[in-house]
Amino acid sequence: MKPPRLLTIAGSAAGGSAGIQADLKTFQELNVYGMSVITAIVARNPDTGKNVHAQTMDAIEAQFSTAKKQVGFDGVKTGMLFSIEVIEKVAQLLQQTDVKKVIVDPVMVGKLDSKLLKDDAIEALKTKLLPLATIITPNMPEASILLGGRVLNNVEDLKQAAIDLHDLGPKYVLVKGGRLEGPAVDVLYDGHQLTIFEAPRIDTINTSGAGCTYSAAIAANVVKGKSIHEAVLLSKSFVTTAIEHGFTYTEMVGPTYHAAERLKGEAHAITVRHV
Ligand code: PXL
Repeated sequence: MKPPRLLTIAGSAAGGSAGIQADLKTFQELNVYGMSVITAIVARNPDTGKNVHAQTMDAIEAQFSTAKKQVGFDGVKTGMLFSIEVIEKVAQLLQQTDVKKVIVDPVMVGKLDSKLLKDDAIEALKTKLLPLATIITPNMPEASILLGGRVLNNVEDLKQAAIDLHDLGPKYVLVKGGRLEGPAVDVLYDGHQLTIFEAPRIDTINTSGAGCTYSAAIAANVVKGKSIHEAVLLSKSFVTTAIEHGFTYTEMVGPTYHAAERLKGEAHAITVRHV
């Protein structure tokens, strides 16, 4: 059977734990055919201090039309988009394609402090791209910035953030509460009902790329035909297992283990509550 097709439009993270690399590893684990449009290359350059190498609009458009013509796609996931120009280009390409399943991870800052979205591009993200999304998956700092700098301190704040972000136009909002203390609690809002997904907190520093991986797993499960609620549930379990088996390779923050669920045969129990 042919696997469903999923295109990620994101940045290349040279270290292999996040960005395009995390997306494609996750798609493969979940038996989805992965394709990519690279919007920028993130790689540390100790000589110049410059670590984001933006791609041209021509390169972005050429990758998109190659994937579309060579294979076609059942869904699109977006990650690092970097600039107003890229956001406008991606929004235009998505509208021309009329793709129905669009998973937007509003990536802003990397764990190693790379600036993955310019400050002046936040408005374009809100007005041009979020309205096209089936689901958006902000973490707490991203949700806060999208809400004009609102302070988020607890699960009640996350619930209100999810409700308010829904007004920007996505069909579903998942606010990830990984930065709170205690269990890892995420809040999903579908325009009517709030649902809480809770996993145990894993005590580790090896979480590089966890956000990309979670969002990529949601995208993969959505193109496989799962409902959004089920996709979030399966993906939270997938990423929790990947975090649990993450690696320390160097003194820098280590990657999650994308193959963990398959190789260890473990799925994490996730508690789901409708509130
Ligand atoms: O984890 C967020 C992220 C997304 N995309 C790219 C990155 C990172 C973090 O470093 O490099 C390309």
